[in-house]
Amino acid sequence: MKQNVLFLFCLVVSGPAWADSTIDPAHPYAYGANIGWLNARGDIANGAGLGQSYCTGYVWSANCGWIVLGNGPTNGWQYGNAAADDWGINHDGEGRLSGYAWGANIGWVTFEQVQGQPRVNLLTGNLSGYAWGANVGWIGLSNAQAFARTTRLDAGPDSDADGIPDYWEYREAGDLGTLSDGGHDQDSDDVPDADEYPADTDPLVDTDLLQIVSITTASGTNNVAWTTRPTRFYRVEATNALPAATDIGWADVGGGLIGPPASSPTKVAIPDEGNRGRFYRVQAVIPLGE
Ligand SMILES: [Ca+2]
Ligand SMILES: [Ca+2]
Ligand SMILES: [Ca+2]
Repeated sequence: MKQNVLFLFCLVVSGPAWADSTIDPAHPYAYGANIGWLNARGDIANGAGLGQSYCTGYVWSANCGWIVLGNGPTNGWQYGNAAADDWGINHDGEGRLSGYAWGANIGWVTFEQVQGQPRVNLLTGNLSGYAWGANVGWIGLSNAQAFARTTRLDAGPDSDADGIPDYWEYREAGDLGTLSDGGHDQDSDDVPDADEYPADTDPLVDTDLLQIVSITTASGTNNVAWTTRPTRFYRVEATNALPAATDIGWADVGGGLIGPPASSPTKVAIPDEGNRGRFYRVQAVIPLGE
């Protein structure tokens, strides 16, 4: 595709207002050899919004106009990409971006995990890989000069204000009514629904929950193992005496953010300080959470 051909079709495309872009103002650019720089932050109000489960908003190309990442999936959590009113870019929660974006002037832009492998690094927010447009060729999300970066992954709306985002309720339970706050525990595993979300454990399965599964000691080392999900980071903390208040006295064992783990359970080795009583706890952390 020659660039001058694209210029002929450049029109101003206005779109609906959306939440502020999640894109780092210092790192908004992607690049396509055939279409030049693209600004993923756009005009801020309409820029790209990367989410825990799907993307919204627009990328701006000076040569091609707005490219739409989606306007929200009809099932509330993931674009089907099989209907005219339900297309966009999904995020699998592990950093992979897949689906279809649309530019009025350039047609479909495909995000797929075989060739282009467009991804967001869950720790740094840096984007990498490529998207493909039949009319514009490869669009690189990072290159030697620049990379696009998101500062957060939006949870999206929480229509019933119970602290659990819509997308997670629809994905896990199929509606907004099954899961709720106030200590409600749908699967009776002693983990409230609202705590299964940050751990990304199944709120309808009582055997799926965040828990320490073993603590063993060998050669001056304590091995702590706990259940993990590939969509979460973890922090392991220890104390020598159970404190009166739950957030006093606990200290990171030194690992900082651990993960996302490739398999579950995950185990860390912690030097034994020779104390008789040593208590551990594990906290799940939502990547690039708000
Ligand atoms: Ca909710
Ligand atoms: Ca539960
Ligand atoms: Ca559960």
